[in-house]
Order: sequence, then C-alpha cells, then structure tokens
Amino acid sequence: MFEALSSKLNGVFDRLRRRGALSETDVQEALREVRVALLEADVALPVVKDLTARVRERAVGQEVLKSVSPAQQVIKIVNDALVEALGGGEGDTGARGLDLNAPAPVPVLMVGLQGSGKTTTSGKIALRLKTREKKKVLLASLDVHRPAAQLQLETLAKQVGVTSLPIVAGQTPLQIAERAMDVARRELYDVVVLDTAGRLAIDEALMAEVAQVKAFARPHETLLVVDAMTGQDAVNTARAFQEKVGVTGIVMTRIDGDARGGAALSMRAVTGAPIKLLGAGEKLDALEDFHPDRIAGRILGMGDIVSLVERAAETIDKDEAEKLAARMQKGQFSLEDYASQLKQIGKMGSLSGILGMLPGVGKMKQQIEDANLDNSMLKRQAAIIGSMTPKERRTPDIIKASRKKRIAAGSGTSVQEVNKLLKNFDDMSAMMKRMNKLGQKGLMRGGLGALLPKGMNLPGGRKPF
Ligand SMILES: Nc1nc2c(ncn2[C@@H]2O[C@H](COP(=O)(O)OP(=O)(O)OP(=O)(O)O)[C@@H](O)[C@H]2O)c(=O)[nH]1
Ligand SMILES: [Mg+2]
Repeated sequence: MFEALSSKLNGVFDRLRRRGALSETDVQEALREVRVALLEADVALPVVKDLTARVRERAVGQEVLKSVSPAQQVIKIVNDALVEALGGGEGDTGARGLDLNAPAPVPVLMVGLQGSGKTTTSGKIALRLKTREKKKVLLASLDVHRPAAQLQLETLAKQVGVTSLPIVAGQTPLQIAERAMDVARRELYDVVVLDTAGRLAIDEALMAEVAQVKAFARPHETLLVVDAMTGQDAVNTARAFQEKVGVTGIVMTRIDGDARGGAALSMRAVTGAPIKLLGAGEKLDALEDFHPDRIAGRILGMGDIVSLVERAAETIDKDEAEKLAARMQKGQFSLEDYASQLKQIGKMGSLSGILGMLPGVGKMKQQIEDANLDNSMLKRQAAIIGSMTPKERRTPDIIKASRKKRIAAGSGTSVQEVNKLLKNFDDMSAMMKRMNKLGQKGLMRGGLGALLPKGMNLPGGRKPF
C-alpha cells in the first residue's frame, strides 16, 4: 500500500532538502507536485484540494524554526495534514481498534459488497479476539444467497478454533440473527460476529436486508468491509452504506495488493467513518490495527521512526551509547565496540524488522528478509569477536591466516565468516570516518539508512545497498 505515493513524495522532499532556505515559490512548486502525487494515488479531488490548501496555509508565512531545516518543517506540516486526513487528530494518534465496550454478548455486524472480504475478516476478527483478548466468540453466517457461504464460515471457524452457529436450512437472515443472539445469551458468548451476504452492486434489497438485521441485532459495531484495490469505488460504496445503513467503522482489505492507497486517504473525509482495521493478506493473522500517524509516516517515507526510537530507548544502554559516540568522534571505533553494537541490535529485535522502520529502507525490507539476515547472524558475529584476543580486537590488522583459523575454530564458524566480519568492520569504520567528516548535517541528509546497512554484507556476498 502507498508505495507509489511514497516514492513520489520522497522525490519532492529530496529536492526540497537540497535547498538551504525555502522561498514561497519553492513551497508552491513542492505543493504542486504533492498534489499530482496524491491524484495519481487515486485520492479524491476534494480531499487533495483540502489537504494542499491546509499545508499551504500553514507553511506560508510560518516562522522558520532555528533547530530544523525548512524542508523538515514542510515535511512535518504535510505529515500532520496526512494524519488528519487519515482520521487522526491533534494529540490523537491512537489505533482504531474495535470498540467492544458494551454488555455481552456484543454483536458485530459485517457488511459490504460481494467478495470484499467480509467472511475472511470475520474469521480474522474471531482469531484476534480469541487469542489476544481471550474472548468467547460466536461466528454466524447470515448469507443465504450463496449456497456454500455458510459452510465457508463454518470451515473458517474450525481453523480459528471458535464456534460457528449450526446451519439450519431454510431460515431467513433475520431468523439466523435471532437464533445467533439467542444462543450467545444462553451460552454466555462475549462477542457475536454476524457475517452478511454481499451483492455485486448496491441495491435496495441488500440494503433492506442489512437494515432489518441491524434494527434487530443493534450491533455495537457495524463494520463495512471494502476492497482497497477498487480505489475510488471503495469510497463511493462506503458513502452509500453510510447513508443507507450507517456504519461505525471501515475495514479495508487487500491492502497487500494496493500500491496507491488513495482510498484510505479519502475515506474519512468522504464518509466520516473511521478506518478501524486493515486486511493485509489471505491468511487469518493478516489483520492490522489502523494507526493514522504510522500510516502517514509510511507514506512520507520517514519510516516508522516513532516506534524505532521508542524501542531503541527501551533497550539501548544510554551510558554505553554515549561512550561509543565519543569514541566514534575520535575515530577510535574498535571491534569491541562493534561487538557491543551487535548486542544492542540483537536486543532490539530482528534486524530486518528494524531496518524496515528506517527511512528509505522500506523497499529493501523484502530483500533483506529474503536473505534471511537475522539474529543468528548477529550471534555468530558476536561469537567470532568473542574468540579473539584483546590485542586482536584492538588491532585487527594483525589477524592473518593462522589467527583466522584459530578464531574460526574457537567460534564454531569458518574462515570465510571471519573474513566477512573483518570486512564488515572495515566498512563500518570507514563509514564512521566519512560520517565524522560530513558532520551531523551530512548524517541527517543521508538518513539513518546510510548508517546501518552499508557495513553489512548479506550472505552470499550480496550488498543490501
Ligand atoms: N490478498 C488478500 N485477499 C483477501 C483479503 N481479505 C480477503 N481476501 C480474499 O478475498 C476473497 C473473498 O473473500 P471473502 O471473505 O469470501 O469475501 P466476502 O465479502 O465474504 O464475499 P461474499 O460473501 O461472496 O460477498 C477470498 O479469496 C479471500 O481469501 C486481504 O486482506 N488480502
Ligand atoms: Mg462472505
């Protein structure tokens, strides 16, 4: 999702970043490109107009802050406008999960067009509620139109390990809903998910059926499931459902196949309903909470910096980091420092996960995952360094053939791996010298992405960058 938009916007900001100070013409020019990028991403025109107008209003005439560059300031303004468009307000960046805050059994009604993903999402929701929140969930299919529909839900329920309402032939959707709520009350279920039938297009019969069930069940959540890949059509569908049935939230499915993402940006403005969940694949665990702030971060290619910083702050030893920074400045980065770096990274979780959060690295993530660059590699590298003598760690130049053999044997690795580590360390030291030369500014321009991966070779000798 959003890949195309993200790379376009990145281009715009890259050009802005190269300027020292921004004139009003620069801002206008950038905004024109932002506008084109949004339109190409299939964002609805009124939403694009509103967004760019908001950015212009805030950017022009704003005092340039001393501590940040003008480009960074524009990025921040665009970011805030995106968060708002996605449904997050000021200081309100929380996830839009399901609201189940009602007396049990809480009815959740699933509505939407044919094939949008209602039944699959019902299964995903059941799995999540069961495992994460330890809820007792009943799945009920009200789909009497498609012959195999009720069986489909029953199969899903078995996979998830929750109960589905026994199938009784010949019942109407309303009768099934009545029976589901009845069973749920008697057998003390926490949540009842009512999966309805889809139609090819919005028609009166569909709306009437859904409205009837809704009036009876009084669902606490009425979730409209839309296919993100249908772009503007998804937004139009949502508007129609909102007007005729009334929904409390939207689930966008197939975001795994949608590179434009425009529908997500238009949804809130056009329908007023928040996106609550995202479907990101056919598997039952492919369900994500919708975080407006994180999505905006992804679109701008600034990565999920917030989470990265949070996780880093939790795990990285501050004193050690400061000592390291001081040694780096003096150009005294040793293999011991390298080993402690590896340990820190290990503590932060899988390497590919972290790299994916860094700006400009998102697109490399799959490649890194494919290469299986993971913690086991970090551990091996740490073991190699652990098998060196203190003298070798301080002056790695003395590590020649016989020492390499000894180190490889001591760490249970191979001479090739020792070579690779020494090469990585060389690359990293060289990079740090470069960084010192560039100074803080250079580092900012290159982004953190320039820092981590350069010194790392993927297995097979491939460079990730
Ligand atoms: N890639 C991808 N496929 C999905 C996602 N959600 C659902 N699907 C697939 O879309 C197809 C249709 O999903 P269903 O859940 O049956 O859709 P439905 O809305 O219940 O369809 P009807 O009951 O016929 O109206 C299935 O093949 C699902 O595996 C998703 O998030 N990503
Ligand atoms: Mg279905």
